[in-house]
Amino acid sequence: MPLLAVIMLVLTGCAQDPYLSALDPKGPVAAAQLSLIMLSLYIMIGVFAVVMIIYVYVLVKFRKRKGQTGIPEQVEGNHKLEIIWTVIPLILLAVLAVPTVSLTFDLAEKHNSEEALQVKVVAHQFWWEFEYPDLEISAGQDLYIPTGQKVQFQVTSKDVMHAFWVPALGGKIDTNPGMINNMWLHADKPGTYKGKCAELCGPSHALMDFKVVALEPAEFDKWVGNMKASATKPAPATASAQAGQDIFNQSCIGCHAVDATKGLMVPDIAPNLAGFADRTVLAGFVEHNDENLAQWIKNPQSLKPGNLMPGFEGKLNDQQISDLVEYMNTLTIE
Ligand code: HEC
Ligand SMILES: [Cu+2]
Repeated sequence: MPLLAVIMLVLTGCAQDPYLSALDPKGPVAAAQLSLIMLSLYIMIGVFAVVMIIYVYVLVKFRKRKGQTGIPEQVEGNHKLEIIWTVIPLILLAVLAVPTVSLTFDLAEKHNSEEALQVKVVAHQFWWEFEYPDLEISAGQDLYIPTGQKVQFQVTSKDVMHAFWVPALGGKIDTNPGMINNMWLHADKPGTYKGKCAELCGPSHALMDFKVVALEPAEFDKWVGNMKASATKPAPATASAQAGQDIFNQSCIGCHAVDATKGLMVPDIAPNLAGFADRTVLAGFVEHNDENLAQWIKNPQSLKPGNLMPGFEGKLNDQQISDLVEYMNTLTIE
């Protein structure tokens, strides 16, 4: 009973955030995976109930009675029973195996560009890179996908093992360095679903979050156009944002692109900042405001331990940081 209570608590904990819950599927892959979970859960509950009923029955029926002396009759071996308790689990395993194997093969199927939008996922310590080879754009941190269409992911890693997981849509799959794994997902409705790294990968593993933004196809096409337009963005209007751009071009551009059409086919060193001003979180999880952005530029380690961005505290003065922040706020694609 205490164990069941703990399981219930844990499961309700998951369901509190509907966009981070495998129990509240938002697409056919997650729905099929949930039905497998439920099938095995029902089988387990059935087995548990039958075993418990037999257990209690035996306890009561063969208990020591008043006036009983000596040991009860001893029996050894029973062919009929042994066959029954071998065959029943075999049947249950078969009931589990058939849908599991068929779904596994279905999910492992690779869809080409005609059937599905292709997205290459590169996991980094501790952020995500998303490339759209057919659309010729690349995005950092936020994954945009169209609704009502399959999205075929090719996932890999730049450094250590991570795992790509979007509970409400399905998954997960390991991202391994030097190797490409395949998975597809499908979102039914527009919405923002949360994603996580699901493989312990270093000190900020738990902060390696990302967002999946599912848009209606027309909205998605608009987003693609806006991302492409980041290549020809006019210079910022205000003097301090211009000063910030100069600092950026000196200190930051070596790692960060601000143009979504750059850096295709090679893993980026740092997140592409095209559309950065539109992101509601910074570095995947910190609330995006000027104060936190300044803090991030000065000392990123204070927010996300072990991440690979150097701090600029002492190298840039407060004026320069505030110019940089002003410039970063112009990196919108909307
Ligand atoms: C040596 C490479 C390097 C340099 C130089 C660098 N960064 Fe970074 N930056 C990174 C890495 C790596 C990350 C990702 C950290 C993480 O989330 O794990 C990052 C993340 C960021 C983020 C968060 C991005 C997001 O999508 O939320 C911002 C903002 C940022 N850097 C701004 C700057 C600015 C401004 C400068 C120049 C003053 C700069 N960076 C210089 C490597 C670099
Ligand atoms: Cu990770």
